[in-house]
Amino acid sequence: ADGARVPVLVIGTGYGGSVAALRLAQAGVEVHMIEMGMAWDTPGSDGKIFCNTREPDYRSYWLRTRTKAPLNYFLGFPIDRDIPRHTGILDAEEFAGITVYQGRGVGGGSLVNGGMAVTPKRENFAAVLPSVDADEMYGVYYPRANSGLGVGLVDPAWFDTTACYQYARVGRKHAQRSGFPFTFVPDVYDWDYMKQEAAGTVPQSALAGEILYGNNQGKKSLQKTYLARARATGKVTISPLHQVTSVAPAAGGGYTVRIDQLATDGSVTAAKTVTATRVFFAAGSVGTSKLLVKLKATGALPGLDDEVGKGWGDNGNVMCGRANHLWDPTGKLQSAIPCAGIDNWSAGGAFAEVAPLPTGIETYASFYLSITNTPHRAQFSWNAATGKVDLSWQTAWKQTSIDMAKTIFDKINAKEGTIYRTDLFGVYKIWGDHLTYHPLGGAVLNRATDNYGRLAGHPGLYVIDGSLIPGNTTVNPFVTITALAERNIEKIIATDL
Ligand code: FAE
Repeated sequence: ADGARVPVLVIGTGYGGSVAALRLAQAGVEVHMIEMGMAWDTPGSDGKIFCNTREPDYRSYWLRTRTKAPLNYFLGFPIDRDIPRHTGILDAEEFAGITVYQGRGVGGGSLVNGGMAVTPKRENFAAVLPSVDADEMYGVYYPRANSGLGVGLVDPAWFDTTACYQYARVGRKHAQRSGFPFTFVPDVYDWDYMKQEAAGTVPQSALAGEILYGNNQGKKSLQKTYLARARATGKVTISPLHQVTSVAPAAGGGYTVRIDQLATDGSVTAAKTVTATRVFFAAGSVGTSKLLVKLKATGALPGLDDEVGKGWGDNGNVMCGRANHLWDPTGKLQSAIPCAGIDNWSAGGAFAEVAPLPTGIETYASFYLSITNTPHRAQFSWNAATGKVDLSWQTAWKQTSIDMAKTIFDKINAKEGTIYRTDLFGVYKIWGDHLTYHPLGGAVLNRATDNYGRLAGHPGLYVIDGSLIPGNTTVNPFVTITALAERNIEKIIATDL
């Protein structure tokens, strides 16, 4: 409530924020979480909380009047459609050189993502988080994160026969025929539920294109894992449709946090002020970086380090499709939850997911999201003229990622006698190089913060989300974000409270 004084305020309800809330509450601390997106706990008139990728409606996008689908063309035709402006679930946030997709709502990115829960190979960890002890991470915090998130693996025998993973089996066959290491990718989806979907005994969800705009059944989002446990402590309250706009030192100690309450059309209905002894920035790589860069530049938090805003990367995301021969159909029924990957990281700098194209029709296409070892890093900066935070990313930087992805797909195309699809991202455009799903960095660990996320110059302020990670995790990022948050909050509870 307006004017309240609280011990801990957490900005954002994604992975970092949910870990912080659970562990602080278990340590006996009252936690208030502020989330700009909706609660996503109430069904719409169709009886469903979330819409699917085939019929995006008012629930799909954050304050847009037209969808901005990541895969925006099909057979060369644009597929975006008009929608009412609403505080929907997926934000396609546009910077000059890149569109950054993010989840909005209680659960953050866990609401919209594919649930792929990948722990980096240990030999790659030193490059991901150079100041963090790998023994501790692989001995304690990665296992803790995997268990807290409910990570599991597809049953390989079922994978081999089910219609909904024909596309992934085609992906495996082509990878193996070209000599690439194929791996199953773990996921937080309830695999038993998916088997029942395929058997027709429960409502379809992964098999009904429910990804990107939420999942109504089998996906274990943070709402079902960390946040459910946090709520069960009785010590955590969450305020959805509340957006933090400022944090500044308060006269009597602690921090004054300014918060706008939003209506579902995005308008501000109330402005509130809360005083908090400690504040955890968990607004995601973009959300946290934007707040910190603005607060430093405008003098609200003058003590922040010059490293704030630096070290931002896109995890090397790039997408492409391949056109298969008629004897390699990928199936009209495709599970929206990917479970297969091609690992060419050490040889070519690319880890590619065999991704679904859940259109409901046979496309003869194989579709891939690659994570690549791009060296490019961008910086957030305050633009006083526009009153906004800019990002220095350049679209042309994606060429490095394309070259790395080509180490896999040029070889597969040569072996199979196939070509790239040119109709998925425009007219005669092969590469989806305009976007990322995996923003990382902007408040890098041991640079903008100390080695546990404490912000320099302002005791009681912490960063605990993807902005701590310097731009790349070699695989999908949320397990690493969760494990790092587990590591940092344990130290903070032991030494600061
Ligand atoms: P995040 O989950 O983004 O949470 C931040 C929260 O803060 C959000 O709920 C925001 O609405 C909220 N917020 C921001 N600013 C404010 C403010 N000023 N006031 C109040 N609240 C605010 O952060 N990763 C994987 O590992 N596997 C996948 O399969 C995968 N698939 C993805 C698919 C899509 C379409 C997308 C968009 C992402 C995907 N990701 C995937 C990335 C993953 O979801 C992302 O790395 C994490 O969600 C980031 O976690 P954070 O805790 O940093």
